[in-house]
Amino acid sequence: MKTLSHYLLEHLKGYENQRELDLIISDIADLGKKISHEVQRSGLLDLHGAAGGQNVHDDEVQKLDERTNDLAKEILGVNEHIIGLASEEEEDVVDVSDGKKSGYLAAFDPLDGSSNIDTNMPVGTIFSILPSTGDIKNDFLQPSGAQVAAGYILYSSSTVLVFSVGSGVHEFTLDPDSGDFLLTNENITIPENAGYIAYNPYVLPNMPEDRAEAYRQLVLQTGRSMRYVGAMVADVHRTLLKGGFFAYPSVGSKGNYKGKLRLQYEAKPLGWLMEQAGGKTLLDGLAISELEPKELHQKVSVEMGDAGVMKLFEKLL
Ligand code: FBP
Repeated sequence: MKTLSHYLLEHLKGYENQRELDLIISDIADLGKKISHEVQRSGLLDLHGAAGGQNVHDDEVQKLDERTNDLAKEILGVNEHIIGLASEEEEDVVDVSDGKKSGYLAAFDPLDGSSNIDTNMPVGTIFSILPSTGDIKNDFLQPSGAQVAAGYILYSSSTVLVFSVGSGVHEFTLDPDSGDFLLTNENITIPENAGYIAYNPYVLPNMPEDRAEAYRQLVLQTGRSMRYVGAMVADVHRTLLKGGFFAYPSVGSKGNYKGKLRLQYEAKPLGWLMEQAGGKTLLDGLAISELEPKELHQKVSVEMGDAGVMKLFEKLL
């Protein structure tokens, strides 16, 4: 089986930023190995439970959120091509430019699915890489299409790294024996009109009724079973491989509906991957390419899936 480093050498041939992307993806793979090690031992290393603070989203920060955020800053912060970091666990951007005028930005959710940590359910790390001409704060607000790389690492029965550099979506599985990420699925194409419907039914009474009805009808008219892990990385990974629909709509009360998932380091990278694999993504009801990012920690409604189910969904709306 082909190792990640071998694959990058071949796959990035001809890219003007070949060396930069190679070093950035390789560092993200190293980060994934380190976090996988911590996640597997989290119960032994007293990394379960709350760390005692809240993040910019008023979420209770878990010990593993904090630990993985530190690891991400440690590894990505010293990458010679990365000049700025943005994280779910950091209120503001972290300038690591060290005087460099241009380079790349890394936005990341160091540990997605925090509510799954203490029960050993799947969790993940999500990343989005953008070019920057030095205006770090504003350059994070580039639209989805500006991403030069994006992906995730899923920590579950095995650890997998799934990413795109703009030409297809590829999966690598961590071999616990060699410690290498090995190519297990190249050019993932989402199966159409297959798979599962994934949303938390809790949202139905807390969203606009007409859209809630479209969600109900999607299950009834497709006759498909539901699956919901409660970690976006895991629900999106299954959807990419099996087809289907994943959503987290805006919830709240009449006239005050808000998204939960974060644009820069959850919806934008995973939505881009979904489209790279032949699926479709709506953010705040708009095609992902039309959404103009406005804030670093902006929240959006997310609806994505295979082209067939999205066509039906939009017809139901
Ligand atoms: P974090 O765990 O990174 O805060 O992510 C949010 C998240 O856990 C998503 O991964 C998941 O899709 C969603 O929230 C689950 O929310 P809920 O428990 O309301 O269904």
